[in-house]
Amino acid sequence: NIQIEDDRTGMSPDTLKRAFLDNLFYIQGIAQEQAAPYDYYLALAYTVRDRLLHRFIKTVETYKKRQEKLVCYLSAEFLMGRYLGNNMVNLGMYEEMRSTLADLGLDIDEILEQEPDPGLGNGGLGRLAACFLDSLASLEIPAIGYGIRYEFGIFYQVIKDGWQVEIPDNWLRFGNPWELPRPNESVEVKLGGFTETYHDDKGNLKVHWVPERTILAVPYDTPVPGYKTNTVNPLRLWKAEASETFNFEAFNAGQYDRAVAEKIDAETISKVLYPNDNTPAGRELRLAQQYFFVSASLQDLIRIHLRTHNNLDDFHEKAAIQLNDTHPAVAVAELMRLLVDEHGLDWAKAWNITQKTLAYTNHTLMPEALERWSVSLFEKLLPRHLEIIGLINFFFLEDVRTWFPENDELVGKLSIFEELVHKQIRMANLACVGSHAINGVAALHSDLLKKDTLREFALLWPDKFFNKTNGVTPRRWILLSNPKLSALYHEKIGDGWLKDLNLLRQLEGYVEDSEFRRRWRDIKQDNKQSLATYILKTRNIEVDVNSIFDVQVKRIHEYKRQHLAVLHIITLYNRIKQNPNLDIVPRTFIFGGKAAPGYFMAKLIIKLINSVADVVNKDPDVRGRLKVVFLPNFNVSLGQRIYPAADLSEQISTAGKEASGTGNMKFAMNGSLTIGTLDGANIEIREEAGFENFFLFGLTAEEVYALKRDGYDPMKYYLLNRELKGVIDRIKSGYFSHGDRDLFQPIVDSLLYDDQYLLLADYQAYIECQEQVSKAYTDQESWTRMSILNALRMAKFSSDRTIWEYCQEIWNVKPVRIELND
Ligand code: DL6
Repeated sequence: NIQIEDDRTGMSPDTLKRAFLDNLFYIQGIAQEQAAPYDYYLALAYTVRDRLLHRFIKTVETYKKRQEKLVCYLSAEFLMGRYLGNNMVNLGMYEEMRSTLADLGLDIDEILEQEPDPGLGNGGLGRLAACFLDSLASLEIPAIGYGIRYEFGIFYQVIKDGWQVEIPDNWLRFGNPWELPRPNESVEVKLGGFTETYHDDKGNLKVHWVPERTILAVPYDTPVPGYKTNTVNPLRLWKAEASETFNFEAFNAGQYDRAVAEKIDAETISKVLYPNDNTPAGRELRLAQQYFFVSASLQDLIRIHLRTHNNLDDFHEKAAIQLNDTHPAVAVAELMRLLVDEHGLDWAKAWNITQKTLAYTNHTLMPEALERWSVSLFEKLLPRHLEIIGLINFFFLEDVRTWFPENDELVGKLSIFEELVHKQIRMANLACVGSHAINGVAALHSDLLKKDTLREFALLWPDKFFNKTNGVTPRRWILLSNPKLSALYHEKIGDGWLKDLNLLRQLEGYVEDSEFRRRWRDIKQDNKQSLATYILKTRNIEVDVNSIFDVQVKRIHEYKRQHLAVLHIITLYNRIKQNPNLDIVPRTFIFGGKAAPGYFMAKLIIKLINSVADVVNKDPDVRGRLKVVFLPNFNVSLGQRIYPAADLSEQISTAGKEASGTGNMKFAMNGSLTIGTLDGANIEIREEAGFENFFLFGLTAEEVYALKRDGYDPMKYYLLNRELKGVIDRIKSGYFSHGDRDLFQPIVDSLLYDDQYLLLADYQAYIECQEQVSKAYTDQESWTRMSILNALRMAKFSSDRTIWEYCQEIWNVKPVRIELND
């Protein structure tokens, strides 16, 4: 009995082959003989997309029918990474497709490399949002991600003469097969103007916002499939367009510039991502971006709700809205505006709904990174919201004054407004007041939020505070990145671990199996070899695959202390220069990461790394025992190459500064050992891996605080530690800058006279800890045991665990199974 599969949904090898060739011919319009790799990419992408779409449509239909509570993840950034490989993995068709393509003489890896890596995020915060979407769909949670469809994502980084140069990332240039434009679901977003009052037909005083301009928000949906579920949730990104594409009056009057000016102006809003990580942008356009996507998303949600409900009274029972940092915090005021001004609810009812719907995640402890907007800017751009925030603050502080009479200091700290010369709105305070739940992203971070950054709110509302330690998706960060390791797991326990990472613990017994350890080492060695090949090809540097691959990849920031790793490299270099025959364990230091274009010190640190690399890599005394490599344009796909190849993961931020970190989790899942401080999620990684399987050094957050309080003098460390002095003097002397003593002076000065991030205080402990690392590496059997245990014990850091906790404790939502044949 012959079964004929639908070409767009069938999964058998024959159908997949036919569908692929069909798409190549009819969508790309090209014969196989003429096709370029990018044509193959698109043909494959459409083949996969077809298989997503019926699941997607079924998912949306089921949500509509069942009307269960929906999670809405509001985020200015979604750093999704390439879609094609991940979508095939989640649909369970990766291996079939690989062999189907091989039959056609095509290499799947080459095709996957054709896809642009959509960089719609800066780093950890945006990537976390992407891992969360993967877990939401994998756990069958009704959810929608809302954000901005930036035309230009994070810049493309090239290195010229050791310096970072930024190139615009025109990721949409060749089209994007994954997105579905929905122009008929566009909404209008207002900006500027003024407000006026009027009486409604019942005689109530109402406010009317007369905007200066109106922009059209056009949604583009990207289907996000769960791993081996039928759930495919939407990621809805908004593009800004002019409500009128063309001003005909102006055109007819011959004013051609004015005829298109409005269009250009409107489109600017979703033009480009601000390339700042952990620093607020403080620009008018940025506030316009934030309001733009928040307003469009909330209007969309209300519209969805009203399709099946008569009113908004139980909106909070049908939607849980998560604010990813303060970037969408204007949602507090916008939801109030929509409920009160546009839908006629009274203030108290609207406030109850708002607070019950919204929840806020804080992602930073750096005080300077907390967003504040000037009141005058708000007045100009969002006059009605300024009034609403004023009222929210008035009612809130009235309560505070009754709970804590005559405590002006407390009132001053809790107030949403900061009364400086230029009055400002504290977005974190607005988010706290308007949310029913507030959380940090690792245990230490959540603790420090309560003790310090949001102390007064924690005193006021202890029950509102939660910790939700971050996690990452094992589908992208193990299965897709490290196919060889995944095959080993598969052979031993099947594929259940991809849904329940705890299952890997069953493999712990193999730690004492020498054959298993040999295979583990072989996999790491293969991964190191692939990275070495990539380094040779892209940087023309030959590296020794038997050396320790010592890796630090993340945004460049002084608090993350890439320059502490540089001090270590120079220490080893100086030792070799003193004694060229020194017995030293070979190391390859690999760095990657972008600096914010306006962050001078971060850019100088990149230059320092490259300058040290130039000297060290070429010095004959070193004899190749040390190599330093800076890999340009670190992004999601480069991460997928790097994490599986690392021996040592550098997580060396000043304690109390890194909220969580998520790269630390990806390294450990791939069997790297960590050298790290007691900061962010490192603390929990060490607890899970076992203290004996983690290289710990440095001051604790409390010690950092005490040292600063008691007067920290970095110069003392410099003068008392000869080796440290030798390292700093080497930089000062111009040795790494062709004799130019000025080039790195800002770094030297900041270390000697300021050293906010306590590099000099932690230097000795770091160097000694690195000596332990080198020693441990010489015992390969014991190193492998530690590596295995790290990888097998990382279940806590699956984003499935994180998302499940949010579902249970913050969102109060449950899974909805999607049946395809209903
Ligand atoms: O929570 C995700 C990620 C953390 O892992 C990092 O530790 C933290 O630095 C990062 N925070 C930000 C904050 N701000 N901005 N923009 O990116 O969040």
